Amino acid sequence: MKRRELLKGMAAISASPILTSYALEGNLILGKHDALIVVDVQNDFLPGGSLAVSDGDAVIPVINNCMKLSQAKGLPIYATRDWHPTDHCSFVENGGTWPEHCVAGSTGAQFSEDLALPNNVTIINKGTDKDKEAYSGFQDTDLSDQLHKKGIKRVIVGGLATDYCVLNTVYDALTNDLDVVLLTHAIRAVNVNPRDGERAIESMIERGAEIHDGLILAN
Ligand code: VGL
Ligand code: ZN
Repeated sequence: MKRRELLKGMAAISASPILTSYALEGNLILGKHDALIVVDVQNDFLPGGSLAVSDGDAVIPVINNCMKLSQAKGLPIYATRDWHPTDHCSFVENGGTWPEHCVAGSTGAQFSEDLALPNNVTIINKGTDKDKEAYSGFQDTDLSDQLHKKGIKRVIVGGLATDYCVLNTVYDALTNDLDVVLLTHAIRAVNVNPRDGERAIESMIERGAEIHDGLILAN
C-alpha cells in the first residue's frame, strides 16, 4: 500500500511536530462501508473528571459533526465506554496505576452531556472484568463481530485518550482487518510522559492507520 509506505517514511524522517508534518491533504468522504467509533467520551476523562484529559472537551464538537454526517448517511455509530467495577485492578487502591474512574453506573462513567449521541448508537462497555485492564473497545466485546456482520470495511475513530484507549482500539481494528481513519482533531492524550500522544499517533500510522484533520463530507 503506497500511502502506508509513504507515511512510514515520513515517520522515520521527522519526529515533530507530528500533526503538521503528517496531516493528509483533502477531505474525508464517508462511504457506505464506514462506521464511526467514538472512544470513551466520558465525564471522568473530561475537565473536572477524576482522570481528566487536558483539553479533552475539544473533541466533542468535532465528534458531534462527524456523528451528524454519519447519521445522515445511515452509517453505524459505536460509542465505547470504560465501565469498571469498583474493585477494578487498574485503580491505585487495588494496586493499579490510575485513580478510580468510570465506575459502572456512576456520573463519571456517563457520556458527556454535550456529546450528541443519536438514539440508535451502539454502546460498547469495556473493562468490566475486575482482573483485566481493557483499553481497547475490541477487548472481550463483540465489536469486531458487529462490524463485520454489517459489512464494515473502515472505521473512523475519535475520542479519549489518544495514548491509551484510542491507541489500543485502533491497533485492534487494524488487527481485525479494518482500515482505520484516525481523526487527529478529535483525540487528546493523557501524556503521562510529555510526548506520549505524539508517539501513539506515530505508532498508529506505522501500523497502517491513516490520519485526517480536515473536512469530513458525506455525499
Ligand atoms: C483510559 C486510562 C484508564 C482511556 C481508560 O480511555 O484512554 N485511560 N482507563
Ligand atoms: Zn479505565
